[in-house]
This record gives sequence, structure tokens and C-alpha cells, in this order.
Amino acid sequence: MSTTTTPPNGIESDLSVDELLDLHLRMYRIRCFEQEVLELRAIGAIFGSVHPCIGQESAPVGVLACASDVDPVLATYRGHGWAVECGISLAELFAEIMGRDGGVTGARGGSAYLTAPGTRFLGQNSIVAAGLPIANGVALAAKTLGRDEVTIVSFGDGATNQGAAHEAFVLAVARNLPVLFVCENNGWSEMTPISATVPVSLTERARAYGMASWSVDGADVRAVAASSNVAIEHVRSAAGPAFLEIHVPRMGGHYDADIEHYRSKEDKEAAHHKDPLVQSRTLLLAAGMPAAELDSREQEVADAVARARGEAESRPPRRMIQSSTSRGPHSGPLPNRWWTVATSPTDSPSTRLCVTRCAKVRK
Ligand SMILES: Cc1ncc(C[n+]2csc(CCOP(=O)(O)OP(=O)(O)O)c2C)c(N)n1
Ligand SMILES: [Mg+2]
Repeated sequence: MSTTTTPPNGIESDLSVDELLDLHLRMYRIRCFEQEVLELRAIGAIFGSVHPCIGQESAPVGVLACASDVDPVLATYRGHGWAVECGISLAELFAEIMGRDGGVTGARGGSAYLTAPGTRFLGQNSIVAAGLPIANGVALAAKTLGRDEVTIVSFGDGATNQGAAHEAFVLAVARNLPVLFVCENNGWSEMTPISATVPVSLTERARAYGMASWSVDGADVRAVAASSNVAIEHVRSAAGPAFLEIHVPRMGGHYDADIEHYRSKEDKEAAHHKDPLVQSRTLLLAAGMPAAELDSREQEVADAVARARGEAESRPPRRMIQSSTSRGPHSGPLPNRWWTVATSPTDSPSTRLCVTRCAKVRK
């Protein structure tokens, strides 16, 4: 099939149906991953809360479809989708989130601090807006070393109110850094609607810093890819940092146990109507793809994700995690043995190196 599709965002998209199918299945993989994570959390297989990106899948998929394989990526605690899209092993991601041996950083990061040493996925950050100045540092290094890289950092709408974001925008413009600031505007900062704190559009704000900026409807992955392409090319051509706002629906709560007492039924329903997967599926069917074929392609993806989960579940719990949970809350300095925890034979060489270095520093 080669029907061209055109999203209604003003930027033309020349995606073929096969390309749209690829983006759809990539989003579907993230959705399956998040649903498995929520189920694991519900049965107590994950310690601590998780912040799923359900509804926001078009952001990592649309943006990274236009990036190069070496462009560094940073995300927030809602960043599982970015890690998945960076090609990190799903089994290692599940193991990390579940505190199992063989997790991508030996279960030291968990859901909110996923990082994959030695890859371009430089990691998530639970401190709101902390990723932006880090991205600047990464971009400054790339620029100084003459590397053709665009650093991509994703963050929420609420993060744009943080001082760290302001400083990062100022520095990125002042130094003409090759950074793409990707704002996933889901309309909420925990329990506060963005309209309660920001009286102007976020792109208008970004332009005030001197950055090129675009806004796009995240319900349409074609539009996200088309806008990302323009934004990434802008940054790659050394025209300066750019700001891409993607309007995404937060289809669930802020985190897994959020009962959303502060949110109206209408707002929640509106978010579900913006589900990017429903839109891409509808487009594919309208373009003539048989429903049975689409179902079977989705099933293959769901099966692969379930297998990765099973692989992670078969791994033993990480020794360090057992030790931390059995000791309970600690006071005073941690004993040295905490930091001399051995790396696992299943850890990658870069993880072993990273852990050993951390242990030396903390002692
Ligand atoms: C520096 C800092 N302040 C406050 C918090 C508490 N906090 C966690 S998530 C969050 C809301 C962030 O909203 P947004 O940036 O829109 O991201 P979203 O959760 O919607 O993806 C806040 C205030 C934090 N983690 N870090
Ligand atoms: Mg938000």
C-alpha cells in the first residue's frame, strides 16, 4: 500500500500507509508495555509508584522516527515510551522496573530513573525540569566535539514553570545549542491544570526566549512526525535550539494510584477521544488495511511484550533491592556494604563499570 496521508496540522506529511503502520505498531508496543507495567504494579510486583505515558505514545514515536540513531535522548519519570523507542531491551526494562536481576541498570533506577549506560538513552529524571540543563550540557559537549547530534529532551507542561527550564532556555539560545526541547503538554501538572498557571501558549513563551517553536496535536502521530522532522532539521542545521509542543492526552491519572478526585468526567472523556492509537487505527482501516491483518500485527506486538515481561519475571530479585526493603527506612550514613554490592553477571559491561565507579565515589 502506498496511499499518502495528510494530517490537518499545516505541515504536510508524505507518510505512506506502510510507514503509518510502523508508527502505529510502535505506539501499540509502548501501550502494551505500559499496560503490563500497570498490571505488575497492581499485583505488587513493582515497588513504588509508576507514571505511565498512556495516551502520550505519539511523542516518542513521532519524534524519534525523525531523529538519527545517535541523537541523545533524555526524558522524565513518564518516560518509559522514550526508553522503549530508543530500542532498549524490553526484558531489561521490565526487570529494571520490577527490581529484578538483569535490569538495565541493575535495578538501581527503577521506573522513574530508567537509563541505559552505553546507549543514547541518557535517562529519565524525577526532578521536574532537571533534564533540560542536563540536555544543554550534552549538546554543548556534542557541539564542542564537532559531533553531528541533536539532543532531544522531553518534559511536561508543568516543567516549563520551573527555574531550571528558564535557565536552560536562556543558555541554549545564548550558546546556540543543538537541543530540541520537546514539551509533552498533557494539560496537567499532577493535580493542577496548566491553564491555572500559564496565561499564554507555551509556544508563545518559547518564542520569547528567541527559539523557533511549533505546536502539534499529539492525537495524530503523522502530524507529530511531520512537525518533528521540521524541528529536528532546524536544530541540525545549526539554526539554534527549538521547542516542540505536543498536545497529548493524559488518559490516566498522574500516577498509578491517582484516583483523580480533582478531575472532571468530561476532561477524562475528552482525553480518551484523543487516543492516538484509535486515530492511527482508524486511518489505517480507512486506507484499506483489512481489520484482521491489523489485529494480527497488533497481536504479534502484544505477544512480544508479554514474552519480555515473562523473561523479566523469571529473573531473581536484585540483591540490593532486597537489602534496601528489608532494612526499611534508614537514618545516618549508609554502611559501606551498601555501596559495595557486587554487579551481576547479567549486567552489561557498561553497567558494571558505571556501578563500580558509583561505589567508589560513594565510599
Ligand atoms: C523540582 C520538583 N518539584 C516538584 C516535584 C513534584 N512533582 C512531581 S510531578 C509534578 C508535575 C509535573 O507536571 P508536568 O511537568 O506537566 O509533567 P507530567 O507529570 O504531566 O508528565 C510535580 C510538581 C518534583 N518531582 N520536582
Ligand atoms: Mg503535564
